[in-house]
Amino acid sequence: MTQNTNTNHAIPNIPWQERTQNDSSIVWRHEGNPIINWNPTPKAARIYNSAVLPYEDGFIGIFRADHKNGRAHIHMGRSKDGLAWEVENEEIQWVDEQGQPYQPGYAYDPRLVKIEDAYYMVWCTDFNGAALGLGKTTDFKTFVRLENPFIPFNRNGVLFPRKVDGNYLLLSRPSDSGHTPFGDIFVSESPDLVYWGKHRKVMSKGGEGWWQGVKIGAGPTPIETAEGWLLLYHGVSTTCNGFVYSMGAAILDLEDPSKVLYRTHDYLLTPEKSYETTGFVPNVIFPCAALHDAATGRIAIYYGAADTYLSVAYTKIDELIAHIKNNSELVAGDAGSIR
Ligand code: BMA
Repeated sequence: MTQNTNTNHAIPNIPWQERTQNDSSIVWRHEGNPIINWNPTPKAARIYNSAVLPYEDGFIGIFRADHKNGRAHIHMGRSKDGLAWEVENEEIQWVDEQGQPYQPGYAYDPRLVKIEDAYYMVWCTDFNGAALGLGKTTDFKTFVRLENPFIPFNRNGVLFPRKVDGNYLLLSRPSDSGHTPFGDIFVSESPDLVYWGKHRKVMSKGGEGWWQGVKIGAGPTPIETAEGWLLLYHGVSTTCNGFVYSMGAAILDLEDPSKVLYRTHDYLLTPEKSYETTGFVPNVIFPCAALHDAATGRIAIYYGAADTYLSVAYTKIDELIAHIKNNSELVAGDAGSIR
């Protein structure tokens, strides 16, 4: 078992299925996928790129819900087993730090992390264009928006689950305003979640293969292991029918997460199942959360499928780390570059 450090906890009720016989995949799909289907609430047409954490005696989720007018909002949900969800029909109501209403015009692709005693959410928000929104809750009843970390345009903001060298760390993918045909992963530091700096490039798109040749973006909150930070991410390639989103993984240096130690040469998951290849946007696998049970090494990954469904996949941490190390390809431009 990989030695676990302080941000890992046992999750005895983590969703789990063993891989089926004759399946040698490193990451395998939940047999009951998708776990959330079309029109899950009266207001929501599609719930997909979403984040989940253990909470009380079950799980809490924050869900990207595209409403029936097409606009994206974030809804909260609860589950006993992490698979069957009660999602609220109304979107989360935010206040500013003075307690005044402060709703985002749109909100999508949320990530959720517990740091010390609070839960933080990062999402893509409307700030004169797509940028990162940041908010905090301690009870999932009051949701307080903090300062937006960066000027536009930016997406795929992912906080680390603890400070490193006294600073919070935030991965992000700076971009342009449209459906960006480029993008690499950067990391920034902050002592207070307000002022951000020491920006470093972490990982570049590209490599020998094509699956991550167009752009990449961080996925779930990084998982702390003795080998480094395990980061699942999405990689995008382009075809004559549009973008294809797959999932890969990297291991970042524990002390200096701007350094990539290993990253997967091939994707770990690519659209194959009909709920991944067919939907509102075909051929999308977009991971936003991963639960890790420190007692067993089980990992349950939550990913959006075809911008329509929420799905789950499983892996085991030691097998995944060994696989990444044995099948690694660093890409030109990786590793803590300032320029
Ligand atoms: C990205 C984001 C994701 C979406 C993906 C595929 O740019 O907008 O929310 O899943 O495109 O459409």
